[in-house]
Amino acid sequence: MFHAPQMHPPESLKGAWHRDGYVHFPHLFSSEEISVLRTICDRVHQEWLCNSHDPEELANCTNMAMLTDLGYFSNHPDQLTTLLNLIADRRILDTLRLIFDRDLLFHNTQYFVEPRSQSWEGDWHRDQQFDAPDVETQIRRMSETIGIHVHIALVPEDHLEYVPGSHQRWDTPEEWEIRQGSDHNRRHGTMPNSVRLPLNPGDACFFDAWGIHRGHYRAGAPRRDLDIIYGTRPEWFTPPPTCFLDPQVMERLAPDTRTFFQRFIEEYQKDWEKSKISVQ
Ligand SMILES: O=C(O)CCC(=O)C(=O)O
Repeated sequence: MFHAPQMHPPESLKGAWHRDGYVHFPHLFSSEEISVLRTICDRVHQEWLCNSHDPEELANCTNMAMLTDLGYFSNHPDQLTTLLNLIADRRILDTLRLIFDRDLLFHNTQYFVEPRSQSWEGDWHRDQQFDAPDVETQIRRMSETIGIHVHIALVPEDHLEYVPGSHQRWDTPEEWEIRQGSDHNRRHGTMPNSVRLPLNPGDACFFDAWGIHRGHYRAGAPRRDLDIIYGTRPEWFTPPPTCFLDPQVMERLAPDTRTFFQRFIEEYQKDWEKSKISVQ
């Protein structure tokens, strides 16, 4: 049985995805679930800040990654189990399956928080452009792989901006000039046809990472957004194992959750071994 949210019948969900490259699900998670998530994510974020050499500088950083790192949970194993269960939640995985007709892999997590004192507009980008040596590589990555962000809002926010339909096609000359242009000011300037994607607590926004998008980072405008990334294996990046080499972590998971992360481990195990990350 599918647990994907019911507001779209499967065909129109696919249609909306095909047209826009994103889908917004209001109230996908309950206020109780959001409150638990916020406790976990805020605590991890605080630890990340406090463990750094320069917490003041990091406080202006708008996101941290790898929330599932074991180090954050030595005194809170149950919180790790809760977070992993959420990442493998059927409401998310079944929605992805309905859109792509296949199961996707876990990739990584991020937590977006407003900067403490400095505000800026993020650069327009497609995620597959990072470390791509040339345009052909970006285009090939776009056609051969899948990368999906699932933003889960823990407070009201509207910091994400997206160009609908850009996940299906390459840049227009104007988009290209803005996204890759030598003029730094243009890279975070106005993009034709872009839309802001406002979210309320408990809402989830699924969006294609290969479409053109950016964030707005505003000191004083609260943001708490858990971002979970799913996809097919990217040949240009191996996600870190974070907590998944610890057998005790896996033993605590519900069977479906364990099966989901077991696929992630099997996919990347050889790469971790090659880079001498010990696999038990
Ligand atoms: O929501 C945001 O701030 C933008 C996210 C983004 O650009 C990304 O993770 O690639």
